[in-house]
Amino acid sequence: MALHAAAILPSAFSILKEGKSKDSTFLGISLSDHVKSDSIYTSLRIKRESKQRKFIVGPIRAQAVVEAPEVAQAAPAGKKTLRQGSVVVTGASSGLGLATAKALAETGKWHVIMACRDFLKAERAAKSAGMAKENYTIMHLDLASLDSVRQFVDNFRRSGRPLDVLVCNAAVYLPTAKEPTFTAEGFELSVGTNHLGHFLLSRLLLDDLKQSDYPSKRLIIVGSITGNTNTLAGNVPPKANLGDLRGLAGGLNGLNTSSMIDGGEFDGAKAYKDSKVCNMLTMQEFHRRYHEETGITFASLYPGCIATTGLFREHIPLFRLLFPPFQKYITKGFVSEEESGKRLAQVVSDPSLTKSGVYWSWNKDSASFENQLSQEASDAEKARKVWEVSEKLVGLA
Ligand code: NDP
Ligand code: PMR
Repeated sequence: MALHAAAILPSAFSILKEGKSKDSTFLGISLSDHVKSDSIYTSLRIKRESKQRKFIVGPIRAQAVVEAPEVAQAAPAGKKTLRQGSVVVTGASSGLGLATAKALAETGKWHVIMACRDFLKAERAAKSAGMAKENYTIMHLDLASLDSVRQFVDNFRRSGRPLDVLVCNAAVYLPTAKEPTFTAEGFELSVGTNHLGHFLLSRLLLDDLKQSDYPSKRLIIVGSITGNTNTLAGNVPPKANLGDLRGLAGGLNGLNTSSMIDGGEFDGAKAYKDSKVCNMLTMQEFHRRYHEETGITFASLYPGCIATTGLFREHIPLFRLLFPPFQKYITKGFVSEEESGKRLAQVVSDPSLTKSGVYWSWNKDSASFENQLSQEASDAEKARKVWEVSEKLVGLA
């Protein structure tokens, strides 16, 4: 089985590169049809369920669930106990984000704000993960719209909750797309969502983090091995490369400028890897600019290869079939969603992981260690330029 997977996977990869197949049918059922019918089912089911709940599922864009914030509790002896931490996790409706939300919520020490683009999906996911109602709140956030990001920040502030940790986790990966697609503001979708949406969100929420009185305040941006060309995985083509940022500076709109950061021809897999380089550079730039002044811990991580998540939903069916056994038995880089959630939860709350500016990884025994980033992903000058160009694009400069 292992050899079989090894033999087929590279060819699946080359089919993808050469044919750039967009076919996402499996056993004759179109994936998009399946998703549509699934979401109609979900929507009907949740609508029924929501009638029994106190809040109203209104227009999704304006969704905000406001509950009374937790306060520091006084222990009987008069000593103050640590209040529940308040953590925002973007993209908590599936995969790593959901597993992290679950891991944090079940400790009882954290209230998780699940910042998701699909409210109903998130509600269903939280329920099926068995998360207790009092330990989470779902708030709408579509990172592919800067208006939505600003709206989310307003809604969050109105909820009255403190912000102790922000986890920028959500992402899209479009490896089979032949043509670029765009965010509401016209940025190529992968970089627009994974980097620019999170860039605006984290810049706006920095003030809220600063105000937190929690003992350890953190801003975590999920990175990946595939953006690091100092690894085998990072050398699988197409490789990440931001070049001189000419496409980013032009706004990634694919009209008068390239949709790719380096100004090259559109390639969905490369756009994703480039976006991860931006995530890792942004974390380090935050660290350089704000760690000393604010005491906030800025961190990134590679959680392991979680080959079963929705990240690969746009990939060809053969890839989705072979990728998990390939990672399990050949690269041995596979990690379950549950294990990856525990890893990210550690970066959120473990008292021993307070060092700032670090890119965390885990070894075979699942012990965390400080990993080395590639040359490009640790280039301070590039980080500064990405920061400056990005702040113009999102309207902060
Ligand atoms: P999933 O697809 O399972 O989760 C991605 C999440 O992002 C989903 O909740 C999705 O929402 C959300 N999302 C996508 N677009 C938007 C948007 N416009 N606004 C708000 N939320 C959005 O993938 P993973 O769990 O695998 O990915 C999570 C993180 O882990 C990503 O940053 C990825 O780069 C990183 N990572 C993953 C690895 C892996 O092997 N899977 C390896 C290394 C890093 P919805 O549910 O509505 O689609
Ligand atoms: Mg990779 C130690 C080897 C290793 C690891 C840890 C990963 C992780 N991959 C490794 C090796 C290889 N991969 C090799 C040798 C090949 C050629 C057969 C290979 C191929 C491959 C493809 C086609 N790998 C992939 C893809 C994807 O489409 C995934 C991707 O790049 O998404 C951006 C992917 C990944 N490999 C990983 C991880 C973690 C991913 C996906 C997720 C990510 O970075 O977010």
